[in-house]
Amino acid sequence: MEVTVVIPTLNEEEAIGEVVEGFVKRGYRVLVIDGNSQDRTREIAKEKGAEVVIQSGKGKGQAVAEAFEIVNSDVLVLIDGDGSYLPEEVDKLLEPIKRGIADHVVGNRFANFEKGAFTRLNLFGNKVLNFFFRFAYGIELRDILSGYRAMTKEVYKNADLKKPGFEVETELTVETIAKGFRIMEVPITYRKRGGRTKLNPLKDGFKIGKTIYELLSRYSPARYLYFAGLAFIIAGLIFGCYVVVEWFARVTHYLLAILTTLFIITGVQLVMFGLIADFIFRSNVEFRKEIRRLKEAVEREGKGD
Ligand SMILES: Nc1nc2c(ncn2[C@@H]2O[C@H](COP(=O)(O)OP(=O)(O)OP(=O)(O)O)[C@@H](O)[C@H]2O)c(=O)[nH]1
Ligand SMILES: [Mg+2]
Repeated sequence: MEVTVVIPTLNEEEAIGEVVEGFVKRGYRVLVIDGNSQDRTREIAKEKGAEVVIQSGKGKGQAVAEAFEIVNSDVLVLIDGDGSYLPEEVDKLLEPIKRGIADHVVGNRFANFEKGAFTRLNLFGNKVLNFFFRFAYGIELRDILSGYRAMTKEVYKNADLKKPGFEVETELTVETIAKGFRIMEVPITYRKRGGRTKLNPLKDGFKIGKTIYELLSRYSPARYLYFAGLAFIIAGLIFGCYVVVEWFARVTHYLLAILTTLFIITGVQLVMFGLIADFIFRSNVEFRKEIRRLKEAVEREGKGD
């Protein structure tokens, strides 16, 4: 199994050396995709034996998408260049893929994190976003924003990445599950980063939250519509209560009453569209899974000849 380690970097001269070294020492091919660092990141990475490419655009997401095009090995490992993850733990991520029980393995940082690895705000933000993800998608994942993951060629070549920045982990996760691949988490260690963070917790956190809802339409258009419908129905009910209470006090709100019915009808319709979308989408996913199984069976047969 050929493995390439991809490291997106932006001004990580403090830690990039040890990260690259950790993998080169173990015999892995390492590709550093750099966001035009203004420090010695590229120099150090090359010195330690990595191949270095400067990304053509901006942002971690764009860098990752570009690396996915360049790399062609059976498995791709993605890791941050800030020294917060341990290269020696890479086998934990590779094992489920080798055993054939997962297509995408994510290192769960909450299993074992050093004091100070998460700032208080980052820890809180991560928990909230993971909770929101589980609620919206109904999938039991605990650390969707982890920067240490391994995936098969099928996963990374089929991932349609459109988000430029720190939404990339969310998009990768959603792309995986939306396309019917198997994702799983394994416990890993998380350390305090070297150098300075590139993440703006509030701005990026908000973008990630928005992305989680937006991408729900890719995984389950039904759920996307249910949530939108529910929001309309709740708003309609609130208006409705107000109209009725006022009506008892002999005040009639004609316009608001019309708005109430419109909101509730719209909400109910969205939920109904959701039901239809759900049916179509489910059969689609089933078809795709079946086609993949068939393709694999045919390939196996071909090799057997
Ligand atoms: N190529 C490239 N890499 C980037 C860019 N922005 C961030 N990175 C890298 O992406 C990785 C993750 O960024 P971090 O700043 O560590 O973000 P984080 O891990 O969410 O936040 P911390 O908890 O502060 O470490 C690091 O290796 C960064 O150097 C970018 O625009 N281009
Ligand atoms: Mg980091």
